[in-house]
Amino acid sequence: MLRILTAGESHGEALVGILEGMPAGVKIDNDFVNKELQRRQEGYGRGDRMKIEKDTARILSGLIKGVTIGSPLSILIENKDFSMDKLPDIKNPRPGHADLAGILKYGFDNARPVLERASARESAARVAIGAVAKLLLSEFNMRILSHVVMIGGVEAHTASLSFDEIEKNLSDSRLNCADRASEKLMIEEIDNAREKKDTLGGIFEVIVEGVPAGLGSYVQYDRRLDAEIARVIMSIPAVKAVEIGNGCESARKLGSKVHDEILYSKSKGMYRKTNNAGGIEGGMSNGEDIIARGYMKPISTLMKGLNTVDIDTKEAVKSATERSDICSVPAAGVIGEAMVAFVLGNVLLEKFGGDNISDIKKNYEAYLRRLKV
Ligand code: EPS
Repeated sequence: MLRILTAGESHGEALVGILEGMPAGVKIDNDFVNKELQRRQEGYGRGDRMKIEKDTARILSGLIKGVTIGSPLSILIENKDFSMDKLPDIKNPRPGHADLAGILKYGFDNARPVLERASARESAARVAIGAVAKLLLSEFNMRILSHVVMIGGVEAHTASLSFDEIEKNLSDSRLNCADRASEKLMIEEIDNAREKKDTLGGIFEVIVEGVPAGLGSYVQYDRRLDAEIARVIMSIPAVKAVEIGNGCESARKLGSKVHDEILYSKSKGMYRKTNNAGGIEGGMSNGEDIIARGYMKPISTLMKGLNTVDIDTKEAVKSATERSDICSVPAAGVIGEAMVAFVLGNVLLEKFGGDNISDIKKNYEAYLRRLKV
């Protein structure tokens, strides 16, 4: 239904994203797309590159007077730091980065051509496309946010907060964290890591509210919604694990403590008191909020370097450093939102049709009426 492609290098001329499959008739707010790009650049612990770039999207195709026409959207984000041809060769690959495996795979004599594309800079194009997918979801009253739930071993205590409370707490946060007391400690951990010329990972959580039951399917392995969400979150640079709902903890518990018991009331219909499943059962949305977490390893460019080997001389050396983020978990969360919005947009169009937004809305409303019976 929806397809994405991105192109562009970290220090090339520009990043480009293409989104195919958007129905006709959706108003695209360019300011919203730019705000999403800005959110990706924020967060305490970001490096000096973010001082250079001020990412803005130019939508080159697929719109007339700001409204989609069913043809592919292409989005361009210029790199202010366009310097790729002048940048030095990198002979000392960074452990944890794509450098070494990329050199071996493509037969390069240095890591520059690898890191230029493997860099998380590419994710700016995905965030721009994801912003468009978010606008599609908003036509169906779905809302999506991400927040940081752990950095440097410091956990945010947000389990008792509603979607609205989390969103409210994020508005003036420096780390996109809804627990101000924990955020303070996380910032201290980032400062400690900076002082030690080290880096930190963490965990972000994506929550989607207003998802109807029945998106995705159990009938085939590659139509399972949780599998698709896991795939796209795992595709975010530095993410090494994905959790849906309380997946990790659930593995240790009795079934009676895990499964979200089904209740009924006339006003609410079928509902649950708990959401350990993270809104997905049998590969389908079940009507509760969708909750997915991405576990991010620390950034692999450490200012103090790590032990590695010069690919020409084979001598032991320290790994490459130019500049680096200390921690970019808040940014990874914004990318997570974009990717989950893309997946939900896809299953939404799969179920309710594509092409024209009014047709899709009619199908959607008829389905909601059936669910209420
Ligand atoms: C990034 C741009 C990069 C890095 C970072 C993320 O810019 P530069 O390499 O010019 O400093 O700040 O890239 C990585 C974490 C990475 O592994 O390459 C961005 O736009 O997000």
